Amino acid sequence: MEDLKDIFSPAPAEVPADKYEAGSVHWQSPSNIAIIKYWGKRPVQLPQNPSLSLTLTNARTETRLSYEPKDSDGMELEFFFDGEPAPRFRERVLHYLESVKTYLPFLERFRLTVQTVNSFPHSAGIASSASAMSALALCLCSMEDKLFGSLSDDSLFDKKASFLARLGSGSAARSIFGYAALWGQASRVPESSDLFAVSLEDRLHPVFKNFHDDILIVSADEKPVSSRAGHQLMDTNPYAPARYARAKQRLDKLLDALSAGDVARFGQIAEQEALELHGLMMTSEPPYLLMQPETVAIIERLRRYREREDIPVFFTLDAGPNVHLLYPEEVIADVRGFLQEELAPYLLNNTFIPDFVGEGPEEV
Ligand code: 2P0
Repeated sequence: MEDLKDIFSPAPAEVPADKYEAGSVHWQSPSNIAIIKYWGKRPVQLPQNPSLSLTLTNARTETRLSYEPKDSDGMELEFFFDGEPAPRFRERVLHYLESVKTYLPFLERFRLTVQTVNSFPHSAGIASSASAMSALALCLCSMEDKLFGSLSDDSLFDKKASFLARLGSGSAARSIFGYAALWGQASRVPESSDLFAVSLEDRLHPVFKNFHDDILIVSADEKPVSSRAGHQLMDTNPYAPARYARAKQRLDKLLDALSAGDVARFGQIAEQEALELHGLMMTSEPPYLLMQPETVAIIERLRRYREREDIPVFFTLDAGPNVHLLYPEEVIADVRGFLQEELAPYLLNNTFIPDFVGEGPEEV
C-alpha cells in the first residue's frame, strides 16, 4: 500500500530553484491488443472487468514534451501532431492535463509543448489512444523525476505512468509494460489493480513473447460510434452483468494458457472475446455494428484455412472493422502466403500493418 500512497500523493508544486529551467523529455510507446476486452467502465475511468493485452511493437507513438519556466497562472500548452498544430488533439490533451494536475501541480509552472508522431499511417483507421496517452504519461513521469527525483524507483515510475495513462484512456494503462499486461483487479494476480496495469511478462510462455499480430486494414473511415460512446452504452446493456462475469472467468483460463504456452486455447479465447465484444455492440440500446462485410469474409476464410491446413492462426477484433491475425512466429511463412493469396482482396489498398509482441515503451 505504500506504493499506492506514493502514486496518489502529488508531486511538489514548488520546483527547486536549480531545476527551474527549460528542458525536454521524449518517449516512444506502443499500442496494445486486448485479448480479454475492456468494455464498460465506471467513474473515474475504472474498468468493469479486468482486461489483458499483448503489447505491440510497430504501431507506436513518439512524443516529446518540452517545457520552459513561466510566471503566469494556469496551464499553457502548444500541441503538434506530425509537425502541424492540431487544435482538436490540443483540446483533449489540455483537458487531460487539467484532470491530472492534482497529481502533477508543477505543470502550471511551465509553458508546455507536446510534439507527437505516430509510426502508422493515420489513414489506416487504427485507434491510437493507447500509444498516444501512454507516451504522454511517460513523458509526464520523466518530467516529474527530472525536477524532483521522486520516481527514481523503476517500478514506482511504471505504476504512476500506468495510473496517469489510464486517466487519459483506459487501454493506455496497459501499454506501459512490455509483452503482456493486466489492468483490473483479478484474484489470480495479487498485485493487480483497477487503478493501473501490471506486467505479466513473468507469467508468459516464450511462444507468446514474439507472437505476431498482423493488423488487416479493412476500412479507414471514422467509426459511427466512438469507443467512449460504446463504453457508455454498456451502462444500459441488458447483458452487461453476464458479460463482466464471463470476462473474469475467461481471464483465469487465459492466464493458464499463457503460462502453459497453449496456443490453441489462447486462440479460442481471443476469438470468443472478439465476437462477444461485437455482440455487446449489437445488443446495446440502440444497437450498432462496427464490422464490415470484409471483416466477416476474412473471419470465414481464416476459419476454413485453419481447419484445412491445421495452422494455428486466430483473429481478434478491436472496436472497429479491422482484423488482427494472431499467430506464433513458426508459422509466419504459411500465414503470409495465406494473407496474400486469400485475404488481400478484402483489404483497403492492400494494407496491413505487420506487428508483433515487444518490449514496450522506450525513452528516446
Ligand atoms: C480494449 N477497447 O480493451 C477495448 C476493446 C477497444 C475494444 O479500450 O474511453 O480508447 O479512452 O477508456 O481505451 C478502446 O477504448 O477507451 C478500448 P477510453 P479506450 O482495448
